[in-house]
Amino acid sequence: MTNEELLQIIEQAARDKVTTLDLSGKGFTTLPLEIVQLTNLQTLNLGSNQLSSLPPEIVQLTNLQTLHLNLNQLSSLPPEIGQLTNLQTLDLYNNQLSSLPLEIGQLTNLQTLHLNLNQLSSLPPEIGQLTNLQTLHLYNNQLSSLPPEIGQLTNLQYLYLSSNQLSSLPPEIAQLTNLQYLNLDSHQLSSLPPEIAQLTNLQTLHLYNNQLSSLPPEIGQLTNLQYLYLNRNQLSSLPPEIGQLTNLQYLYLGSNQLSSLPPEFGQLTNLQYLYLGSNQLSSLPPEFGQLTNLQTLYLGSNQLSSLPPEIGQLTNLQTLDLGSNQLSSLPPEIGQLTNLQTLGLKDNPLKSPPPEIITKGFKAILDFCRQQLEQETDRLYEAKLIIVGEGGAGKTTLAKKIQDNKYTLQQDENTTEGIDVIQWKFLLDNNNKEFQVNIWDFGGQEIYHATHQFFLTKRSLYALVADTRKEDTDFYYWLNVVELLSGNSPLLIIKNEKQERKREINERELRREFTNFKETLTTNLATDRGLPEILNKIKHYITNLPHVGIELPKTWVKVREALEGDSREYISLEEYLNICQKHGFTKQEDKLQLSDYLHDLGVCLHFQDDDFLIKTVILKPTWGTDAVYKVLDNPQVIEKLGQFDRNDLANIWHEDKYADMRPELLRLMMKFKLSYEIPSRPGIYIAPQLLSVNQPDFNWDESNNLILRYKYDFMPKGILTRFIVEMHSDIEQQTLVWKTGVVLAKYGSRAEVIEHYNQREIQVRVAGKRKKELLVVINNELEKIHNSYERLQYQTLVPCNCKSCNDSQSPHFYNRDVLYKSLEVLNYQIQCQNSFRMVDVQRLIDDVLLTSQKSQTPMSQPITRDQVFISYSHKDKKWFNDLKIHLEPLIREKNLNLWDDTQIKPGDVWEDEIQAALASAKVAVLLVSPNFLASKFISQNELPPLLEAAKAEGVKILWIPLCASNYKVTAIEKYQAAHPTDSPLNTIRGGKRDKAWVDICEQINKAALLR
Ligand SMILES: Nc1nc2c(ncn2[C@@H]2O[C@H](COP(=O)(O)OP(=O)(O)O)[C@@H](O)[C@H]2O)c(=O)[nH]1
Ligand SMILES: [Mg+2]
Repeated sequence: MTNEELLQIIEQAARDKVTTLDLSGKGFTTLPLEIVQLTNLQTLNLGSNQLSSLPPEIVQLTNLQTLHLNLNQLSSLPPEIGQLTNLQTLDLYNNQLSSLPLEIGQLTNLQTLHLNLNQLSSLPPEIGQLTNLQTLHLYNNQLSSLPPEIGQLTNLQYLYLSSNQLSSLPPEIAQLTNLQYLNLDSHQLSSLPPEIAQLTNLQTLHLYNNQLSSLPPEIGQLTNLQYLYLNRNQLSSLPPEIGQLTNLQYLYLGSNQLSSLPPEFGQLTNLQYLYLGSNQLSSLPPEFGQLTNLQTLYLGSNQLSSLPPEIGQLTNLQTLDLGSNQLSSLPPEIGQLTNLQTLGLKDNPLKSPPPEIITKGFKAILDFCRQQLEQETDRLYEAKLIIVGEGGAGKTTLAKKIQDNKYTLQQDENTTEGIDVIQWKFLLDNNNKEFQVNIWDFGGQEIYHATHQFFLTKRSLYALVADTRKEDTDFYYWLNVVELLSGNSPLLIIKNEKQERKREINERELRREFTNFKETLTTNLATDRGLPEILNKIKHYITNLPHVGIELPKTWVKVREALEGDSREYISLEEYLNICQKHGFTKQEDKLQLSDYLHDLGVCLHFQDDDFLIKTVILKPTWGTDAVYKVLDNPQVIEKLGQFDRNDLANIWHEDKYADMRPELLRLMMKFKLSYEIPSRPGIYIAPQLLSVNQPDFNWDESNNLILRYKYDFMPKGILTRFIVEMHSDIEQQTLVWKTGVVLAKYGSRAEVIEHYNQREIQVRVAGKRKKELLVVINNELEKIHNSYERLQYQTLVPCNCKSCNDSQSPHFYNRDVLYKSLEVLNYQIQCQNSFRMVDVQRLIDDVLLTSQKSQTPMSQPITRDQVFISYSHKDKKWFNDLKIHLEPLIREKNLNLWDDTQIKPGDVWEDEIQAALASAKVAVLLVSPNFLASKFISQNELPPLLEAAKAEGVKILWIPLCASNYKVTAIEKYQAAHPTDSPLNTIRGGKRDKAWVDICEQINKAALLR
């Protein structure tokens, strides 16, 4: 705006005798003196200009009541300012003021004074004369002390002092008896004066980020406090008097050194939100249970080894974080917290509830705890010993000798078919309980290997038997497959030194490679040498398995014992439910939770996710597996290269125990991914493991192929056969399939997928028009199979697309993860090791992969922005809740991916979580209010990355004016408001407000769905 235009405005205002003039944001550097004509002015806004000084003449505007000078370059004020004695509001925030004139003390009618975001290093004592001040903003200055005269501001209600350098408070502060709000965040306070007790009207006290090592007992007198922020201090204990703060609703005590809480803490019965994360708490007082209004409780990163049962009384809890503690069990009373919505348990050495329950989520945990509470608890002493090793090594002999030490060698021991399970019981040392071991004796046949995934269970003891007379070719295969599938269950190597033939095993190396390997033991099963030692070791390791002897609801133990004693192979679901009922269960969901648990333990088979199989509970898993193996071992099926039909099955499963259950058993084979039905020939099935090893003849067009390779550190058997079963409907003509490969036809394109077991590789090449889409389908399917192994290590190799590699069938390959890493460090080109040309990294990835495998490599994936990030001040929680209610249908129906800080998983480092969420925000919704604008956390941590991403990456910013605020002076002004700024939400009511929310949500939805 030119000077001339400015003068015109002033003249016009003079003619109009205006009382209010807004000259904010006009860009002038000096104030035209003509302004003094406006003697009627009561309100003058000069904010957001370039004023470096204020002409003294301004004092002629003697009627001024409100003067805004914020966001200018003022480095001092003229002493004459003291003559503006009618001023009620003086706004000087965000200038360069390093001191104030003494005359400021004459502004005795001032009610509101903004001095925040300046360079003030001290205040003149005269400030004490402003006895009508109600609100004083001083945050973000350089104040290292306050004058004692501050105590004279007896009408002060709000005092904002955060981010200065106070190391102590003057005792006179105690005279501010009308203070309701006091913010002393981020100072260097090492103690509070006891006089603070006199601020009895305080409702909010901020002391975040100071050096407080203790609180004065007098703090207990601040009985009107509702919000108390004490996080990031050095508090090692709290005075008992804290219990007197009975109106406290929000209490932040995170990141201190508290090692215990006084029993009086229990008197804070109005607390709703309590943050105690990152302290040294080793226990909670039982009185904690009195905090019955608590909704949110953070106890993460402490030393808690147990919780008081009284925690069950906190029935209003919605969020409970217990992450990173030393809890080995949860009190059953947790089951009473029926309003819980999040429960953080990460990083605890929990044994009870058992991990099989924990992984099912907090509902299952609560159910389990509730049952413990209703039923009392009992313990199960039962575990699996799984014996593996090559055929003929002595597994069956060992199993039988363990069971009965008088067992003698059989010259013609039948080769085990499938799996045999035998039982061995012994008495536990120091109590009279009997321990039951189920010994699983595996047949070593290669054909069974593809089924290991289902039977090599976690929480078992493994014994690998090796015949020292033979070069045991499968030795490492067994070590690897047990390592891969057993969830770190302990493994013993048992060398069977037949005819006293010795063989050295490099234990140290094995130990380095296989973390679950415990010991090597030697025996000679012909002479029983070493056998007693083996029995002792087995007893030792098996009784120390983590799940052994943990407390279970009594009904669980009873039902388990009943099922154990049941000689039937399988029972119907109804029969199972009845057995549960008979032993004290009442709820259907509890009964199903138990069978699910037993399934996870490998004790029973109950597939609850299969509408058909759910109707049968298989009590003896080997009944199922034997039936399956009978098909795979059947000479006719073998001769027909894996093809069979219902007639074959009728023959194979002719025995009574199978005859009635053929449909279930067939379904089981499908469930195990061991066979599929040929789509065009209903009733004809293929078991791909038995397919011909010979690759059939077919043509392949080698030009313009997409290629992908998977290279495994250790390759378990059966990945490809599982893949064939999954993809069988796309097999070309249903004929191009063999034991180690398959040709798929889909989308008018062709793919060849071949397993090279000896090279530990699967190779994929795709030709045709829509080859990329087909490759994505294949990649996704393989990754699903890979992910079913918790610890599978492999690389995905992407071919080079440089000119010479493009035409080659042996291009250079890049590790996909290296490509992602390269992008992450902003290295966009990489060198081909064939042609030594530089190649574009993003294109290498884009050529073969869609970014749909986020879950596989979360760290190295480029970030996809797909979230709606909601930023709000916690003081506006009420508004935030309203927004969430209105958004709920969109979240549910349109899969809107919402992120707000209530989403922080308890136990996470919340600052990191927010950063991560910001990084994947697509839309940012800001709930703008004075609280929002004043929030340091938001302005320092949330807004800058969002605004930056808005600029650089097109993140959409939508903001909602909750109430009138100074948003105009902030960067938010530039962005689109999702609601008219002249009628903030708090100015409209009822139906109108609901309508506004609906409009807002529609805008959020649109922005989120935009591609
Ligand atoms: N001489 C001798 N024979 C053994 C020994 N251990 C097992 N055998 C025999 O070796 C054969 C294979 O044993 P078995 O336990 O069936 O091996 P599995 O296939 O691993 O179950 C049987 O005939 C056993 O009697 C041993 O220590 N010395
Ligand atoms: Mg055997």
